[in-house]
Amino acid sequence: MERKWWHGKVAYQIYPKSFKDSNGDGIGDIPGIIEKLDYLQELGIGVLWISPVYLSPCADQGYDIADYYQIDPMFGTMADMDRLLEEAKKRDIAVLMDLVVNHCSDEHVWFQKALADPDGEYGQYFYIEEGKNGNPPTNWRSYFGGSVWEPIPGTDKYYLHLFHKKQPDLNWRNPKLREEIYKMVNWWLDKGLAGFRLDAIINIRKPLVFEDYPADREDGLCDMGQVLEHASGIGEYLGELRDQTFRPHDALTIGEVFNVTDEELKEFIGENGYFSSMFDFRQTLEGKSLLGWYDCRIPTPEDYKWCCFKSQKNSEGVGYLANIIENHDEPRGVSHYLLKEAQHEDGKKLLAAMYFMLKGLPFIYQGQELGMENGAFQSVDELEDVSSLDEYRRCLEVGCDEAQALKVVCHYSRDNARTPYQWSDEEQAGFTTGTPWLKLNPNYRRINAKEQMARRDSVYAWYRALIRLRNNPEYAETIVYGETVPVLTAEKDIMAYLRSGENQRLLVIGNFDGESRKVNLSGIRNEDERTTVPGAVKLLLNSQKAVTEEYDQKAQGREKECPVDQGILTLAPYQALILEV
Ligand code: TEU
Ligand code: CA
Repeated sequence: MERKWWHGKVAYQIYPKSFKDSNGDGIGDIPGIIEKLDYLQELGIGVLWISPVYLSPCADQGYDIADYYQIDPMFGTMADMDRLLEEAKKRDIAVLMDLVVNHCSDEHVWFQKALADPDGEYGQYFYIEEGKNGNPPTNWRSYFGGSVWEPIPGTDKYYLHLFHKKQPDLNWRNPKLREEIYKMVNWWLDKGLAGFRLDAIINIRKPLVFEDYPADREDGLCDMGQVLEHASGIGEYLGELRDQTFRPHDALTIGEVFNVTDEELKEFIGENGYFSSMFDFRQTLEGKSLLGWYDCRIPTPEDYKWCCFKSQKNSEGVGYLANIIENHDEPRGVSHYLLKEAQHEDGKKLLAAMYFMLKGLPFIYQGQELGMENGAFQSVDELEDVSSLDEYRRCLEVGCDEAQALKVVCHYSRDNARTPYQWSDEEQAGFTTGTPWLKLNPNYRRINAKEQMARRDSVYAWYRALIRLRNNPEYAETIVYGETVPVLTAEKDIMAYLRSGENQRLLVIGNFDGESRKVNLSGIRNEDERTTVPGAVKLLLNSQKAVTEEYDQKAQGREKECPVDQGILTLAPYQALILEV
């Protein structure tokens, strides 16, 4: 695989509305991000993805863009954005913005013009179709519920929106629209932006014919994921986008791509792929249901482990994935992948080590490094997210009572990850001097950056240790490029894999069991199936030992601390170890 400057980095996602408020209006902003760049640098972050800050009426928290060339006043000014790019550069942090080009806002001037004259030039920027016998053109269901078609008042026409009705889909079939998009992308890259995260990008290709598909719920509609199975040839658009914009700038691009086949993976992120990388969503999709959140199943630690191993295997030698345990659309990883009884600091550190040491570019979502947990919502009135409100309705529709519906939505709500960042135990968690736009998690008195940074055995200290290890020249080669080899796979609730480099092998092993476990290391097999009896085993990191700087010191005497006796390794409950074997 061709080596790239970003392979060895650690990435961080900021959800600007909830990161740091600089002016007391309760909404995080760009000056707030600038204020915290030192914090990110100290943590060891090299790539920053910032969720949308463009001009937006905020029907979907900025993912509905009214002007791609303007910063929303709620987040600051273009001068602030320029300053952010400059200040990040000084700290060797590459900035990615969110590229939301499947749709824009209904308040974008293109759409305003399209509404005024649906048959005119700008009507062609969107999908505007006539209804069928008084019904919408097709029976497709929006991701946020209801039909994807919204009537245009005073006409028999409808416009298409796969997401919210305030997010009309852009018509990629129109070369003029594509040109406008490329111009905009190049404008940002010329400004010094390192690249983009590509929002919902798989949706830009629709089936060629607008027709009905078999209904999958009583509403008579069909899930968009199923509809898109009938769309082919997305490569035409993505290849053009890459050639006209990303490639000439050598931009770093991370696709938000769900459900690709093995062959497609190569097309997307292989050599010459459309993107530099894409998120691995296998574990986030595990347990999800087409019927709605009420029907979803929370993955077990075994499910989690096998999802990771599958993706690692599929991408080996093909491309470099981006690994996550959460983002702004998902529950907090520690509240989702850990069993209830494992939701404490030991469990959090265990999960951190397991995903972070996988091959790929690790993304940390804001607050993850503190062990932030799902929100503590008491009522559906406290939720802002459009999809949560739709799923709540859905729960009631299928017969849940209000308490059950609230419980389901509280687990899966996108607002779980969107509660304000917990900087300290002071009023409003040090996030704002005003009233936060979304309810803080009251646990900020206990879980916050100030406390986490002051304590040597905190989740934060552990993340820092993991990042230091990744950045340590002695191990970086193996951690960044070594193959992932699952081992001890029959041990239930033990997740273990080798990162196998040219002259070095690391064993990453964690115990999701509430009991201590003994495992036989001589059972570990190489990729070529030769049994390996570990000779010298060197402990690099132990999640249950306070860490700060000790990990980059020489191994002096630490072999002794290694809990291996005659090939038998003893793991305490929820312990994670990283060993050189
Ligand atoms: O998400 C795209 C996506 O596929 C969503 O359907 C996701 O699965 C959904 O949030 C689940 O409820 C992206 C953004 O990450 C998301 O925040 C936006 O709402 C969406 O695109 C529209 O821009
Ligand atoms: Ca603000």
